Amino acid sequence: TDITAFAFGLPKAELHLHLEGTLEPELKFALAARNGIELAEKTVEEVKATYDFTDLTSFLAVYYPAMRVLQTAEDFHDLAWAYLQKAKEQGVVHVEMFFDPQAHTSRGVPFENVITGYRRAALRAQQELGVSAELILCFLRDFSAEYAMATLMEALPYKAWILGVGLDSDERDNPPAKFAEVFARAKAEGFLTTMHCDIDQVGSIDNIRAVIEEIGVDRIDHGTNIVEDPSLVALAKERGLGFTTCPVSNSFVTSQMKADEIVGLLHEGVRVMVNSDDPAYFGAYVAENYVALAKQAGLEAADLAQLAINSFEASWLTPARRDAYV
Ligand code: ES4
Ligand code: ZN
Repeated sequence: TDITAFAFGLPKAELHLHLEGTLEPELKFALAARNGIELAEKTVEEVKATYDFTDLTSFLAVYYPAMRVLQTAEDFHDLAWAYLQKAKEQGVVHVEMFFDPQAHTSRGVPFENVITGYRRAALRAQQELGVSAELILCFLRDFSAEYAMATLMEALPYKAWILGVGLDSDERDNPPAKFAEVFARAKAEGFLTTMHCDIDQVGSIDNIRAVIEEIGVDRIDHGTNIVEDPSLVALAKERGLGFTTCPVSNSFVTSQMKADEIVGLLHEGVRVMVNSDDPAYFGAYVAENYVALAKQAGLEAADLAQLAINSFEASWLTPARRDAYV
């Protein structure tokens, strides 16, 4: 079979997608015009020329400043709605979308604008596209634990609209333990939890161990460096812990997709699946990530089907809804 057609047609869940990472240059221009913001780059080509990433730091240095075009609830709606239509074309039937409220509140945009805009797009996706869409609030780990806790408190009135909490941004010198209290409180409030364990981290395996054993997360984002500790792999497998891997993103922030690690874990029976991370910046939405991994690792349709099954099994759908897909 044609692996590309198969990858697109396969019903799948996307579990590692940063809404702010779906800002395409065309929408950036439209929002800038609407909000009276002057941009340094004047053409799509000029914007894309700034996408010169060699590591996470060089990516984040482009990613955060771009967000200044996002101001009103309508802007956040339009961003998420554009992504959700794209996701539908890629065979996504369920998505758990990360958002970074502190990337907005830190520059004076009210939390309410962010959450109400995103929520409206999520509801619209269910109604108009038949795509179920949920939100995961991520704390920025390079800000303080106090600011994360304040953000959690600000989110509580909107608890019904937020499935879980995560942790992203720059992992260096910002280990999981920094946010132990915030995550304990989030769990006590009924949120599910996940954390990024980035592939380029020195001492990554210690962070992965802490995230599993000390924080007690429900899922791990990236986390493929777990292969360094076979006993931890065995534990993750036994617990059915999900790992949201992002092959094309990996190839930008390191120089490799980490295909051997992803496929090794897949064939060992660990619950790994494939996601797009920041598709507007890395140039590949989720089905395109399936194709990229398949081509790199020589995967067959059955492997892609297993990745898609894993995407539902690792999702935070209720058991009844999850079972409808697998
Ligand atoms: C991210 Cl690639 C990556 N790593 C860490 N945090 C992020 N936020 C958005 N993309
Ligand atoms: Zn990510």
